[in-house]
Amino acid sequence: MDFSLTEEQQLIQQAARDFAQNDLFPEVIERDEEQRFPKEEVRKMGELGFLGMMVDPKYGGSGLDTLSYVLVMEELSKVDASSSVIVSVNNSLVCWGLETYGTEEQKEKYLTKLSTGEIIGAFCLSEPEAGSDATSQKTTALDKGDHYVINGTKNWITNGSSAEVYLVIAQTDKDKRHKGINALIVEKGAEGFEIGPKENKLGIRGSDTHSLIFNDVKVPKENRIGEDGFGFKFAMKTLAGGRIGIAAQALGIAAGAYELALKYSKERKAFGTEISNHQAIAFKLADMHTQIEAARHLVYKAAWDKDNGNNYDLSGAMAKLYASQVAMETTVEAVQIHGGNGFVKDYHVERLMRDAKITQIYEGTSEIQKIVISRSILKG
Ligand code: COS
Repeated sequence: MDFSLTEEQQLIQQAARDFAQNDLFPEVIERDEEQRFPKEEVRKMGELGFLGMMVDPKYGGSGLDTLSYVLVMEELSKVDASSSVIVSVNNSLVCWGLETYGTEEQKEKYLTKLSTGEIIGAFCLSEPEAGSDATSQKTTALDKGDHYVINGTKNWITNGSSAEVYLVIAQTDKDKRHKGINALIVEKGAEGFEIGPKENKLGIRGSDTHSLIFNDVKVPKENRIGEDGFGFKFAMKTLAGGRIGIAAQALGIAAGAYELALKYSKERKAFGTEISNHQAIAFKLADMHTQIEAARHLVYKAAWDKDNGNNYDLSGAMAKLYASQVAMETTVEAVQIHGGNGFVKDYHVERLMRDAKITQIYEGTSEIQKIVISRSILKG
């Protein structure tokens, strides 16, 4: 068993660390307050190859492994989870989905631009009444011969107004339930496709989350991903990998909060000494460090499974379940270690605490992860 990173992985990790410090950190508080999308930062991440990390270079990607992607997600998330979710959705859900299941034409037309960050994409599964219960799609994509017609509403869509390409999951044949669902590529600007108001969120406020409304939106048949009826499987397969990205985001949020708390505890004095010398604080740091390391092992193992062709439904779900729990607990403790300063925006930990919460909700809540995990272990 080898726990060391390759030289290439270390270089990529360092590049992400530098980018996070130099480019994401300076205005991260303002972006959070103003709910401002990191447009320029996304452009730079595209240049760095962070938006199509695992995509084959022949489609403009970086051709790297999942572990490298996870390392980048971790480093970006230490500083700015609003930016890292954009990276996660574009890489795991949009690029991976298209590269794995798309036609050659779809890859040429869309993937080449998505993987370089020339455009970004969105993944549209959740609905007002179908979040966790994803088979209950109310959005319809009726088959009209050479095209589909989409009607319905999608909710909480990351990159909602910034994306140019949307992968939309919708029901074609209700009687066939999940086997009658399709995944369709919809372009921004399609007639009848409307972007709803932006959500005012607790955390990841720099990312742009919208509902999307489809009113008789025509989509050519060649924009369907996979065979007729493959849409639900497509969503499940794609989300299984997405969960590794979100697990890495949670890990990064936890590690970022821990690093800030560690530094603060060595500077802040109380009762005549640095607070790290008080066991009440030192033990908190010990717990945080141990939990983060355990989460890291689960996340890297899930990435390793994916890179080695193993099934990663279980390891990805466990990584997301645990890392998101650690993100929540660790950020709360980081605020506590900072005391009154922790409650103030300038010290960053309150933002990390707010950002942590979404990792227990999106791309499958913690309860959904437990369904996936329990089903997997019970089937033996
Ligand atoms: N890979 C491939 N196929 C999968 C799969 C996976 N990881 N998980 C489920 N499927 C398939 C099943 O095999 C089944 O197909 P068959 O009937 O051909 O065997 C089909 O999908 C339906 O599965 P199941 O009967 O288990 O569906 P359930 O309604 O019980 O739901 C869960 C399964 C709960 C796992 C699924 O609905 C889910 O993941 N929900 C959360 C969705 C989510 O993450 N939402 C957040 C939106 S993105 S921010």
